Amino acid sequence: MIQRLLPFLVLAASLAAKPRNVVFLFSDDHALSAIAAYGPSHLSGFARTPNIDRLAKEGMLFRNCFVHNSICTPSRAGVLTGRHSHRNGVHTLADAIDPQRRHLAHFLRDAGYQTAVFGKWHLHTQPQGFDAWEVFRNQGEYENPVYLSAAHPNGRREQGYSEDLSTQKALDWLGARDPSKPFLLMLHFKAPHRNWIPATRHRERFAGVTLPEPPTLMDDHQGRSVALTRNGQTIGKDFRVRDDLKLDPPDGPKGPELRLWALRELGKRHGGLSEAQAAALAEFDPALYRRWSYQQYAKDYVNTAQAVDDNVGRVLDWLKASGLEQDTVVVYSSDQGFYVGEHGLFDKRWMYEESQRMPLLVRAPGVTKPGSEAKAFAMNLDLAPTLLELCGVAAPSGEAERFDGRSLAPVLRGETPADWRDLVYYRYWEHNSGEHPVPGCYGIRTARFKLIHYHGKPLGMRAANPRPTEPEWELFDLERDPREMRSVYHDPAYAATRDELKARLAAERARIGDSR
Ligand code: SGN
Ligand code: CA
Repeated sequence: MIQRLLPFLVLAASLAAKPRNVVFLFSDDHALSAIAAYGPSHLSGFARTPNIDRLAKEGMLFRNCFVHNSICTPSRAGVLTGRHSHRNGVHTLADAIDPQRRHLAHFLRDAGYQTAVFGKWHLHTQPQGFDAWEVFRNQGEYENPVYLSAAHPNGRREQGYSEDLSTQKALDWLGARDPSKPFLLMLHFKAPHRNWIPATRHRERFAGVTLPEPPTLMDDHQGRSVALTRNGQTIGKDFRVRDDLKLDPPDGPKGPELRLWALRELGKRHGGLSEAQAAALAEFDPALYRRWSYQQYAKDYVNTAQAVDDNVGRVLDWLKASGLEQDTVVVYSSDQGFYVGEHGLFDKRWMYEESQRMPLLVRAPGVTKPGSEAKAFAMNLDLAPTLLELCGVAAPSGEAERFDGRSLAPVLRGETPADWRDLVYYRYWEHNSGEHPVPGCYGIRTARFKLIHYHGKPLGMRAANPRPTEPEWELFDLERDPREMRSVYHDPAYAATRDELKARLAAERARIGDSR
């Protein structure tokens, strides 16, 4: 018996003896469809992520991880605090994290960890809880970005590609740290955020190649909310000719004339048209415009994400070479999912699958079985509690800091508790704000269904158009309609399901105290 237990006792002793380090790798807008380990998808074979895939091979891939609010600043606040937006005060992109609010980095630092964050921060106030920080000003730039730091609080511009620079800062910090103490390193990439500017080394990879389209690229947005038909994130239609489509229009054409000019240019670049064929296109064709714009967008998106994967590889190689691999938990995730053409869209915000989901891969040597997968519902709010438990640090119990998320440690060990959550709550607080109008909404997703309520009011939140919109509901049967192409909310066959889910939504709102 002792013989058989010995390896586990030795492992347990070594884990107990050495506090674990944490490397938290977080990208910006990385869709599951663009991570090979999540495949297959329309981007399979083109979006190659050998380094992120290493984490899947050596750790656990979460099939069902969801964000609580599919937009940058709130998602990041949710990761750090483990709390819903209404409990951490960061509801929208414009909300700053309160510098007094304690979060993951404080909790680990109090337990003796060295802490650092590099890259995108986007929480508006100076990072707190970190011994070292160098973060982009606002969203950051792809090339020659400005970094804010304690030494340069007003920012300093540096030469190079954002992802390579942030990673170098992280590696330099790791190399110079005090090796007698454990560490938390948060490396936050900028890519593949709009406007998708790849590193020079990746720019030409798909020249002359036609990328496969997702099955829902030509979605006409009927059969669901009116809000969806009014979206401002349709591929082609809502792209900027210069920034997004990377075209260089001559002075002169405006409006419809400019669109026809862009269509002809895209036809030459992506549609295989000769100069004469392009010139013969006499009328603007919205379907062709969407399809050719998708080619430009998807190529830039995948190429931009490639720099993330390269740099994930640099960090993993460093951990291996420095002998820290076995003592370090590595997490890869992104602030939310993203549409890479599904439903004809780009961007996020909606509660549909592509943007409600987040990638999540965790390599925790001695905890996760290599090459394992979890189906349990995980959330971004679970990351702080999970990392604290893996590091042997008690979760905060005070009312101001208590987590809404739950530690995934048992799931990582392959033992999902019987009372694990069977639904996830979602809430998007912005209301028709800025360039991508999505009405404020909340809802739940269960294993089979998704119920969404667009409440119709700004509720004091950011709104480009604060006028109320019609309240609406959507209900999807994900088993029959996994692509969410038809709401069955008004279908009498689903009346009982609808009523039951509405009751569950109300109960969940009451449970978490979201009463607005
Ligand atoms: C910018 C982008 C938007 C994007 C928001 C939020 N426009 O405003 O497309 O939705 O950021 O992104 S851009 O032309 O300036 O790139 S987030 O990642 O911060 O949530
Ligand atoms: Ca983002």
